[in-house]
Amino acid sequence: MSRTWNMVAAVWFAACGIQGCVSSEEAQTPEQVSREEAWEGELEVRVVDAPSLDASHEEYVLVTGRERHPVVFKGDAPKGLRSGLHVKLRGQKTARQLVAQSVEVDTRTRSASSTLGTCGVTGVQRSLVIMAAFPGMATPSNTPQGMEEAFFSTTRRSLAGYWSEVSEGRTTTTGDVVGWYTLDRAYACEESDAMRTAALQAADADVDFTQYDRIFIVHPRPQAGCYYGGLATLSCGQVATPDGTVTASTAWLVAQSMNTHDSAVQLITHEAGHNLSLNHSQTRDFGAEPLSLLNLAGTLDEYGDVFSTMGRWNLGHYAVPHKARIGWLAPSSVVQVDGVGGTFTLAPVVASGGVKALKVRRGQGNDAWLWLEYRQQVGSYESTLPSQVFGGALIHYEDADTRDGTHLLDFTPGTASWSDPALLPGTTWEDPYSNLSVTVVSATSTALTVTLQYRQAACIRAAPEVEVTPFEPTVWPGSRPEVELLIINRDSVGCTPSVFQLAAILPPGWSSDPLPAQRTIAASGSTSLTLQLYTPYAAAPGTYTTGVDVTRNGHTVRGTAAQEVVERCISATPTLTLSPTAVTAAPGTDVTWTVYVQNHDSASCNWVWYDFWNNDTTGWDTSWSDWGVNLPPGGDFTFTMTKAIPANAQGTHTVGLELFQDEVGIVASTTATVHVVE
Ligand SMILES: [Ca+2]
Ligand SMILES: [Ca+2]
Ligand SMILES: [Zn+2]
Repeated sequence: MSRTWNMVAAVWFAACGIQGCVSSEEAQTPEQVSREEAWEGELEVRVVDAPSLDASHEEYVLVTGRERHPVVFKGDAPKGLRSGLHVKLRGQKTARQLVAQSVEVDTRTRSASSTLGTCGVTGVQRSLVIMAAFPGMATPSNTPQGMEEAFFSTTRRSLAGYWSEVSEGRTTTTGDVVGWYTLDRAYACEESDAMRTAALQAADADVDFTQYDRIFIVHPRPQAGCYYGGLATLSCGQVATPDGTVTASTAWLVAQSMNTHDSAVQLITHEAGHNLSLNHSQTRDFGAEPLSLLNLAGTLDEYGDVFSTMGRWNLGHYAVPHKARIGWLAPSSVVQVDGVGGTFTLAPVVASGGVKALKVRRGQGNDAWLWLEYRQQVGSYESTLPSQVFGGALIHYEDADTRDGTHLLDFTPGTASWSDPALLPGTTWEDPYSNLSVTVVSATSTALTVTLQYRQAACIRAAPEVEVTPFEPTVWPGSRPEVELLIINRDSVGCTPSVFQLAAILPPGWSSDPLPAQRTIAASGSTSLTLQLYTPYAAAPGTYTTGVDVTRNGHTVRGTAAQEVVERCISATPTLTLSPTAVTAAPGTDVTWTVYVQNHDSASCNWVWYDFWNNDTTGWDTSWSDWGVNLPPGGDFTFTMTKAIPANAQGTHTVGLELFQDEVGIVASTTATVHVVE
């Protein structure tokens, strides 16, 4: 079977090759670092949640057979990695971990598992909950009965009830709670693997692990200077158990983070969401606007969405982009709106049937989408949410930055609060940066009515384009180069003119003639200006950045160009020699001289063309191997000059040669002596 490998990231050491080399970070530790190696295996990806759900990071483990190697990536970890992917890593091994420079994903496993990993997200999930105490530490107050309720109750809030409601009956969970077992020792935060092995060992006699696909380990807060509330594998992978290897997800839950029944359900549905391949429900903040220019990232709060358990401590449904991605919405429940508007009706997410999500393209020609959904105070989970959301459309954004998470938008940017993000009836949001308009018409207990419009000849604001072009890319210290600034207003023609503030970008110690503070530019129009720079006489040779910052309504677009400063060109007399300088020859014979030329101009000067001129007075016939030469500063050249001595010549003669440079004249001359003797 052939495999297709897909390079998802390559982060190479900047300054070293294949030979074992040590980054500055590692160089400070005594660890031995090996030469570059490659490893193949299955990846385990774990999301680690801080106890207050305010910070998060990911951990990576490569599973090869029964061995598990922690992995760190040089630079940022590649995006899109999940448990269960078969990968090939290249990098170096330290005593603690594999330091990966690149990772390739076997696209066969990637496509086979789609985006979901290797275990299913529909049907009854079989969960095993192991309660594992640490010796020498008090067993947490959580009881197996309490955990049983939090996971499996059909009468109170639970993971089973949540999954069943959120998936509209496509998924639920059944299973067992075992323990408390006291493990052989206390485990630290970074010992998740060892803690899992010990917990599986402790439960082995009571459990047939092949009967489960979801493993949850409830344990005391680990000590040894670290801190998390829970962590979970992003999707499923191979787990070695005493009953053989099983395909399962794993979540580690800190008992102290589940002090109440609801906090337990909040944490469990969150970590179990990671196990379904979902990442965090974030907020995406654009200050005074719900959304800014296309492709702007805005400010993300990792857990900011308090309307999904994938956000911060709440009981809300997974957001509709998450549900749609894992197949928890019927295709007929997701209506895609792309270029053709209309009036649409959304049913509450807790309702049987109806449209649950509008996926609306933001204008045209981009891959940016708004996801609209409707929340109502219905059922055991949604009824706990902040109430403003029940009055209008809850809207998430999706673009290239969103990846496995979701991004909530605040359609009440006038209040800093994120508890009131819904767009309310009677309001129209006209996107200034696309031709999309969203109007919420009405919100009743059963239906949200929304009108979507792609405005004709709408004013669509876009970031201006700034081009910076130096007239002379290379200048000397003390020179006064000019730079052309071209500013293009990319707003659509339906917009009114805009005022752009201008600020020159100057290297330290440089100055310029003042730029106008601002320019008014018509929509789809442009303006060009000249920036007059003054280069200090003391400027060191090198590359300097100049240009302009162009700002409108707080958004700045920076245009820059490189200005190269080189040493002044200083001309010097070239070397010109004839060899031999004295020669004895018979009449009627030929004499040949070697001529040597070298250009001594300084490095920043141009190449020079030298012509060779005969300046002797003998009148003898002369021939040259070359008539001239083009030389760079420091360059040299050797050629020959041959003279025919007439048959009647006698005595001592002087022959000569000159170098001629255009626009300068004679720049060097030399002579040699010939004794003509019978
Ligand atoms: Ca067993
Ligand atoms: Ca707000
Ligand atoms: Zn999380």
